[in-house]
Amino acid sequence: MVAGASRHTLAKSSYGKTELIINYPGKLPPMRHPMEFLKTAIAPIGHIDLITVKLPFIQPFAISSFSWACKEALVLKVESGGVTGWGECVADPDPFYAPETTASCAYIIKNFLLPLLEPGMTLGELSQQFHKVRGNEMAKATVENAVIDLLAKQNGMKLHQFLGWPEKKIMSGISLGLQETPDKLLQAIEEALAKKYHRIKMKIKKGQDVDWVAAVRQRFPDIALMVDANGDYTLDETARLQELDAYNLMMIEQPLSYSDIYQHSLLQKELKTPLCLDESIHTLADAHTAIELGACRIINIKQGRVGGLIESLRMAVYAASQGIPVWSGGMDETGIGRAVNIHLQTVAGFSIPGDTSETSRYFHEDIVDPPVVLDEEGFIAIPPGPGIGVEIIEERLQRYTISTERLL
Ligand code: OSB
Ligand code: MG
Repeated sequence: MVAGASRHTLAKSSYGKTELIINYPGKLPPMRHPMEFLKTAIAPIGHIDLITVKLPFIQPFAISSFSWACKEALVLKVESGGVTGWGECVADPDPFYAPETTASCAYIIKNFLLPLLEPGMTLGELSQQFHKVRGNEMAKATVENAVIDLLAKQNGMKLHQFLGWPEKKIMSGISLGLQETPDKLLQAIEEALAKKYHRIKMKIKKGQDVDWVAAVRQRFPDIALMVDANGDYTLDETARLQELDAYNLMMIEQPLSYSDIYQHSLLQKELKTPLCLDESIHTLADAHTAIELGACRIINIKQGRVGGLIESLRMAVYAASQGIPVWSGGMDETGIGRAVNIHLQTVAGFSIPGDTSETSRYFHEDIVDPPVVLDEEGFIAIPPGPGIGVEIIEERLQRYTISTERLL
């Protein structure tokens, strides 16, 4: 059998199984990860509500392709026997970070994903059913997260426990949007360092890159620093990107197109700085392609971008087996999605600080309690309650709700 073919078959065949077997030939021995939680049966659902919330950001968040003034997101509320599970969708109302939107996700959730949910089926079976629907990972993650939160709560477990990973303190990282002036950027970094953030990410775009990084490095020679271009460059700009090699960056995130893997592999050969992929990775198969091609040395796992926690676990375990570190990205989530990102980082392989920062950076008021805060060493604690561990405050949820639809 061709090596490539066997790898792919193995990757696919572990969907829905209770044990994740990563058996990519030629490197390490097979890795087994107990996925006991996939055996949990889903009780009959009483009600499902699809809620759209809109929260103003304290300040707009700008990346190379767009600037957002507020957080608008779908929230799925799944109730069964008096217990409520919550799932936040990471899609924006627009397709300027990723192709999926809140409207496309609502459509896919209502018409194609929820109809696959049958009482009595296991979580693993649901995840397997979801593979009938191609792409639409953000929509899938919304449903999967709500169901997993529900199951964890029904079993009296915290989310990370339910997934099979021990509690730990989570590293923090801040993603600074494009700033108006270098001085404002330096000031934002100063404030982040005072809070003891473990890693600083700055957004770059064409024309706002090398000089800005140089200014930061001059002032802060030793900080853990990385840049994210959100796909603003082409291979023609390789020389420009090579200039970044002089600044000891942890990584350059997604320099080339949101849909490219191959050209990143060509670029990585020309750079000393590790590349990290974000937008281009939607599945374990994408991660496999990227790692085998040498398109990146680090992967950003956003659970919402890759179809949810199950695919995130598979990806993290596989990347670890290949010596590729991963970290958790963020999508400026409300406290619901932010809590999921925190639990995810208990999984082995999340060895680099992610984009998990304090709630107070984004919102004057969030829809959950408690907010995310950093301790004196810059770490984040796992939220205290069962499931995702945060409590949704109904009164605030209602205040920020712009539409709501009962689906069941
Ligand atoms: O590329 O990681 C990104 C926010 C919106 C869209 C894309 C990205 C981001 C962030 C913010 O970097 C991460 C966060 O603070 O949640
Ligand atoms: Mg990114």
